[in-house]
Amino acid sequence: MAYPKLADRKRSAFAEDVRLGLTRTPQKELPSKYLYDDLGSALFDAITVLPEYGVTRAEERVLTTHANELARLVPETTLVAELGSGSGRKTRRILEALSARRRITYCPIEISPAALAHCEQALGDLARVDVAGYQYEYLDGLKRVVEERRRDGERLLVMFLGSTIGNFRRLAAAHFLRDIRHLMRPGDALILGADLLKPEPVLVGAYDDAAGVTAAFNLNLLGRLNRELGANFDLRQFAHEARFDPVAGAIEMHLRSKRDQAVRIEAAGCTINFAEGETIWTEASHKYTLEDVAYMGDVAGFSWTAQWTDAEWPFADTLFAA
Ligand code: AVJ
Repeated sequence: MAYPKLADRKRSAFAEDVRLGLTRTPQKELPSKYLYDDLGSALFDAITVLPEYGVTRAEERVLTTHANELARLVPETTLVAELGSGSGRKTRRILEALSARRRITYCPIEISPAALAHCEQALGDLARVDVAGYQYEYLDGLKRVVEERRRDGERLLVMFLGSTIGNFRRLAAAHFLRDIRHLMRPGDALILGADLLKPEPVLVGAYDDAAGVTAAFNLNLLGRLNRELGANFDLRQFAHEARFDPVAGAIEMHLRSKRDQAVRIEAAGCTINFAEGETIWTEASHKYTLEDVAYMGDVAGFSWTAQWTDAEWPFADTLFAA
């Protein structure tokens, strides 16, 4: 039998993840990375401008205010890799500051082709910045950037912004940072964005906005299963839910079944039964204290260099040295 094409292999990995997640007991779950197809990425872009979701604007303020200082703290860095670039808006000021005196190469690593293209286009006009996008998952992409781009002795800055780290459980987050660290060399730097703990009603509002954009973002995951895996979810029979787990220190998004129902997922070769009120857990967004962030970096083998926060919406960007 011929070896399946890359697109088919990717689809079967997706189907397998879905089958494993939806047959889990007692809690059904789906990996949050699948929220970001082209429509999901567009809906997330809309989330970033919602009045209730302060995360992205807070980080934009932090990075805009401190871009020059950041650039001074990572002298001679000419290779920049960003994990999950999204539309690239927050990154612009940093690239401007870093390229003020020298040419740099910027490699956004992003799984959504549309988001990657958008980012390459949005940042392609900077005078001394060469943009080279990588449509890969984070670690695969970073590995390739290092192998293909890094010249002898060149210094690398890895950016992991927006509190995407929050999607990992705490232990997995430290392991992930350690894997990143292992692809880096002494003299390299990491800038990590982390959303900080804040009162529960503010957090719940940020993940359950009045206009229903986050609900659409969450429900789109079922739409994606319909489109790509031949599933027959009726999106109207599921409701978006955001709840805060004080033990994990995380907001969880769920999709709650409005009634008893069975759903066929053709490409995953399974039929899943849902009881009324049962949920699929689709995402966790962990929230941190400043100490949590420092500790996480430390456990992963980084040294804390500097940290900047936003006063309006508690959020921190931390610079670590490899
Ligand atoms: C892109 C993962 C940082 O967790 O805040 C926003 C995704 N989910 N609203 C987050 C998200 C619901 C976001 N991250």
